Amino acid sequence: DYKFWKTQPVTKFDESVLQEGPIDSSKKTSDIPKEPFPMLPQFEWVTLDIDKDEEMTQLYELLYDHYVEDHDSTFRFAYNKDFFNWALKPPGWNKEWHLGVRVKATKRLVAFISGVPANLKVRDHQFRAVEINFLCVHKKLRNKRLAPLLIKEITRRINLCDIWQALYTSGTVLPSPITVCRYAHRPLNWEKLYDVGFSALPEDKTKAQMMAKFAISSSTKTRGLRKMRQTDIDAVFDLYNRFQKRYEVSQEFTKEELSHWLLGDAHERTLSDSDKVIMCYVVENEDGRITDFFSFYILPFSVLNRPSFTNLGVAYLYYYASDTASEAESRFDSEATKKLTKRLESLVSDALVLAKNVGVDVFNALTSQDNVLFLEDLKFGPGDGFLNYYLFNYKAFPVPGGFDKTTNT
Ligand code: YNC
Ligand code: MG
Repeated sequence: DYKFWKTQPVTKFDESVLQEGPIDSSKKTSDIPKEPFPMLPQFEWVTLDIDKDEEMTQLYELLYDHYVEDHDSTFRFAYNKDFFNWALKPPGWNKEWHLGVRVKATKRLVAFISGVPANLKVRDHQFRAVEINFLCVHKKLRNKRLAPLLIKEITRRINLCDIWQALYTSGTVLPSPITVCRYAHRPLNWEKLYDVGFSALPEDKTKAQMMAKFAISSSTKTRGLRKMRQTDIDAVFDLYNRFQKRYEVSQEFTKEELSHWLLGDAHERTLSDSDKVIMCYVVENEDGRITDFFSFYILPFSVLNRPSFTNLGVAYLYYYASDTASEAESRFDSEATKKLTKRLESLVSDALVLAKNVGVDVFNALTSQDNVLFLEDLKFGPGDGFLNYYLFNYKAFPVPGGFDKTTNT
């Protein structure tokens, strides 16, 4: 019955939204307690310093053992240092929002939650917010109401910075999603996916047929495609902003932020392709103009209980944009949509090639943004997972999700 969520400024399940905007706008930073919420006696709060190797290791060990798993616990996210430096340290990151809980006696890290700065745009309103992620409680400490404590304490720390809104996503259904997306998977190395139990062999098919179905060419096809460089940032920034106008809810980035999310930090940029967390490509036409970009990030899975493979290369489609259709109006223009579909199909099929070349075995995408335009044609299959999107302390009209589109067509 959502004992905790009932007390929070979020939209209720049965509530119809008449007007968009903050739910509780009465509080000021001076109303916010200066001291942390009381913690259970055996535990203590910790602000994790992930610039320290030791604390970074504690974080990914906690998440490796206790974060999201698939339903039969065969696969786990294999986090690493470079991934967290990318995900948790964008420009303006705040150490106070890397919040952990330790056992007092042993100093063992047993819970975590994080926030990073975000600027949200919900239709015509733009506001400062945070994005909350990596909420995790040790398996032995579940169902003890630690999660609400973590949420309240990180909210306090964020409110003290005069930020009152947040964005978060979860597989769990809570009051109330603004949209829901489905995961889709595109096998790049079907045989390995079959061997580790990720993909099944349909009864009427042979292995050879499946391998042929998901075969990927070894080279990309788009003329002018190349890796994004730091010097492309002005062009990519403009392209991103124009393209995002197509969507009702989006994140606004500064150039510095966009550069972080697409190219990573200074260290990330020195990594070889096979070690990279984020990869971004642009299309430069004959006149030297950047007409498109796409990006994907890499977060491997560990495969448990299988002797033959220990890791699965997994990529996630991230931001993209194309000049082909960057105006909001074109969403309702079928000619423009057809053109955009064709363009995105060729861009993302090149992304598949590039991902395969750096050892990715499966390429994932959500049914968000314009992805439903090309998922089916590029042989992405619907997954078991759904992802709900939430806003904290902000009432918004529901966003028609890609999920609806997939089920309706
Ligand atoms: C969840 N995923 O409903 P009620 S996603 C939010 N997000 O509250 P307890 C969740 N709330 O129903 P446990 C949640 N899952 O009584 C459960 N809850 O109102 C709610 N899993 O707490 C739940 N990571 O401590 C219930 O539950 C209350 O011990 C129960 O801990 C939950 O990162 C959890 O899936 C998820 O580690 C930590 O199961 C644990 O079970 C776990 O008794 C595996 O909690 C890993 C996992 C979640 C990934 C994510 C986004 C989190 C968003 C949190 C909300 C942020 C709000 C905005 C704050 C900033 C505001 C500003 C400004
Ligand atoms: Mg608990």
